[in-house]
Amino acid sequence: MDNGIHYRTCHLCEAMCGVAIEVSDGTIQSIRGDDQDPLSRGHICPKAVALKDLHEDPDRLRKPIRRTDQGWQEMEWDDAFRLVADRLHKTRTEYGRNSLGVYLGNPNVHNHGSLVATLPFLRALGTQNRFSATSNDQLPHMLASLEMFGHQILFPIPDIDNTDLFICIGANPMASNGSLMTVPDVRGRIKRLQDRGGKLIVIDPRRTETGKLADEFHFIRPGSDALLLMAMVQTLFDEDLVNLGQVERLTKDVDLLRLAALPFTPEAVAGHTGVAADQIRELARQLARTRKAALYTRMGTSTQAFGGLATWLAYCLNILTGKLDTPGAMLFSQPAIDLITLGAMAGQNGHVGKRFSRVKGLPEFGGEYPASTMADEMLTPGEGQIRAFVTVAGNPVLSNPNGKRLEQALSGLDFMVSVDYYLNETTRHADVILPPTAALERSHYDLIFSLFAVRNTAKYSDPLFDAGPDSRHDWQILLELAHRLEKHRQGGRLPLRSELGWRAFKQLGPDPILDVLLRTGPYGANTGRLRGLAEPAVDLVLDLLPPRNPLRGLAKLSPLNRHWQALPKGLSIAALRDNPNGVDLGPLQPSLPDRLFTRDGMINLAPRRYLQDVERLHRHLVQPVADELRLIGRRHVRSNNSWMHNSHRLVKGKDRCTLIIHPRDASRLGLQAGDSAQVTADDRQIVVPVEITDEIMPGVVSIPHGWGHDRPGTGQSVATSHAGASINDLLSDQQVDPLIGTSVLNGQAVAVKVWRPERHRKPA
Ligand SMILES: Nc1nc2c(c(=O)[nH]1)N[C@H]1C(S)=C(S)[C@@H](COP(=O)(O)OP(=O)(O)OC[C@H]3O[C@@H](n4cnc5c(=O)[nH]c(N)nc54)[C@H](O)[C@@H]3O)O[C@H]1N2
Ligand SMILES: Nc1nc2c(c(=O)[nH]1)N[C@H]1C(S)=C(S)[C@@H](COP(=O)(O)OP(=O)(O)OC[C@H]3O[C@@H](n4cnc5c(=O)[nH]c(N)nc54)[C@H](O)[C@@H]3O)O[C@H]1N2
Ligand code: SF4
Ligand SMILES: [Mo]
Repeated sequence: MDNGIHYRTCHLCEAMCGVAIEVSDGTIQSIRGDDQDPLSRGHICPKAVALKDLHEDPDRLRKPIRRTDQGWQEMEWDDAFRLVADRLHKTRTEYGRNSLGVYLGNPNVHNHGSLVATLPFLRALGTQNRFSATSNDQLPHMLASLEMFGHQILFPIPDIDNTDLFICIGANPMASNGSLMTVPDVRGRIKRLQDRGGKLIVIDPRRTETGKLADEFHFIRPGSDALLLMAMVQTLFDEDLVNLGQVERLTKDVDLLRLAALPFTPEAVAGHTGVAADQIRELARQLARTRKAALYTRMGTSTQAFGGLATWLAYCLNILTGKLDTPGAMLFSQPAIDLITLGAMAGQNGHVGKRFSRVKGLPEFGGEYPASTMADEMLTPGEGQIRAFVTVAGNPVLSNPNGKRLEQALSGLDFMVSVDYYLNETTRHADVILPPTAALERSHYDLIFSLFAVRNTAKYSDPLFDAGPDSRHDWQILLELAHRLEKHRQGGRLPLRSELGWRAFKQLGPDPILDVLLRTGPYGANTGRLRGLAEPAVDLVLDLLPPRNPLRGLAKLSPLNRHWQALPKGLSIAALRDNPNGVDLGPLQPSLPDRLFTRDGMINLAPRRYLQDVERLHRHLVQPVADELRLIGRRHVRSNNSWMHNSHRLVKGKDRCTLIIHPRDASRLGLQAGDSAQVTADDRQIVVPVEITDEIMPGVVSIPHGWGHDRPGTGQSVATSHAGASINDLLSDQQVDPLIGTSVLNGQAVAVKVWRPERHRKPA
């Protein structure tokens, strides 16, 4: 890399901030926000500087390592690939394809190379035992999008820059920087909303950093959102406030929803939710009466016992009040690489319940089983038991409920390989670790988060640093393993054509694929010119296509932006290279009915799956409110899931892995500031310092996730000295939302008592 400023997108969280990285003499001198980035406009958070720390981290693995009796030993790439492919193949041959298991972690979705190579890799593994972070995260949103709009990643995005009312439930974008809502500088965006006379309402069991900015804030008892939202639906019908607006003719089964909501009056749910009946009514009225409004829910409402219903109801509320597909409300994005339409063209809209997991009978979604049942599938003998396991960019020992049990399962495997550049709580169980290049050594294009952004933009960055010959990108590792596994499966040799295909793929890598997708996408070359046809001929072809053919959508969307059409190739990698700060493709815009992917072209307001689950909600409603402490999570702006605690700059200062508890509960339990608490559930327990504050609702306690770095045999020196404890050592993997198998990460019952170190310490 030459000296100078390099522009790229920070890949650490979903916010896609533009960064300007100044390099001289081969080292990073500074990292600033890029004022010219059309989405983030100069914003960054404190984690951006960790891009440097990660790059320079001496603990980051550079070469494959293998476990031996003498400890970890480095090995050459070719030997490592051979060993891994041989061992996976051996297990598969002996025990069948489902004896292999695979877990894909969160950083994969921030890495276009991994995304492109994952498809052939999963095909080559051939196992049905696939898992990912999805079922600890956004699975309820994917289910609702599939059931209602016909496509698993067609998420409605809040048009926060143009709305007058933003209702934020179970999300803390001030700490998380948004999720399924890529929203850099949310503080500035909220301020502008309030400056134009708009209003922010936050509903959360903790008065969070976002809650503190709110014009109106409500505590809600964990796990009760579906009741609150159902009562809002009931109010809309009861007070004749339903008005579907522009989606009226596209929406079906409104009456089924009305009937389902009947028993859930605000009075009936108030006790359970902790929100007074008149306040619930007022929430529904404000949403209905504000023309530009958006109701948004996230982690706190998805990863809980009724997360499926709550997410569906949030979508319903937006639709019932005319807040879908209109500026200032909820809109679908129109990104430069439209994976949604491309997926639909390939018949990949998503599916659910085609198979059920072996041990617990939980439904697959998009070919994956819920991660909470991973340990079951490893520990339970029988055909299809997982005996060899692959993790790619995941740390499920810390991120999956009941991490201790998962560790027990991992240590009993015949073989495990991790594609990861840290020796951490999960990868320490591997036999081989294959470390990819660092993020700044690869190119970047945000395939996924461009789909969820509050504004349409596109940006491509070349690698900042040379990776060097003795390194491999994630995509290279996955493709190499896939190729070798495929060869093994076919008896050692592939037909010439297929072999040439693999070689071409390995030679080209993911970027030429990006380029083709850009150029054929909505901002690409003019459709007519692209196909060598004159415009009228394209129109003719369109006339012949059946009305619901997904190709129509693609052709009609293209080109969205006249500016790019003027370029011979439209928006392409070359065009993006000429615009290193990224290009603005404009605000979110209405896109229905073209963007609907349901078979009948209708929005399905009351899918049967949800109506059936309403019975469970009703059973819950008629039970008394249990008098137990409920545990929820939280995020902090200086932390990112489990893997950024090795940056001294991010972990220094006061301990952040604490139990937050209300003064009333603290005094009832005899806890004082400075104490540590022993938190227990069944036979699981952790010890954490307490923080006593009335920012949390009485009856609720909060612990962040991603900590617990005190396990032996890891290789993250800074993280180990700021270990904290893992909330997932406390949470049960037996508690899931039965609708779809999402882990219950929020709202599990726990007991808390004072922990006195002297009682536990041996005399000197
Ligand atoms: N700094 C930082 N940023 C991150 C991450 C990180 O670890 N650190 N992780 C990234 C990832 S992977 C994701 S998925 C996103 C998540 O982004 P968000 O969804 O914004 O995540 P959280 O900050 O955990 O916010 C969840 C909120 O739900 C509340 N909550 C808990 N239980 C309930 C409940 O039952 N009902 C209601 N209404 N609220 C509840 C919690 O108090 C919390 O305020 O953040 C991303 N960004
Ligand atoms: N209790 C509780 N549990 C939670 C959550 C919660 O709110 N509460 N949040 C859940 C959510 S939303 C998520 S997304 C999951 C995240 O869970 P995971 O995805 O399992 O875990 P991460 O902590 O993101 O760990 C990422 C791993 O990838 C590695 N890594 C980082 N970058 C790269 C890369 O470029 N290539 C490769 N190959 N490896 C890389 C890191 O070293 C680390 O081992 O956690 C979930 N778990
Ligand atoms: S909010 Fe922070 S971590 Fe997220 S993309 Fe922006 S700079 Fe990176
Ligand atoms: Mo996540």
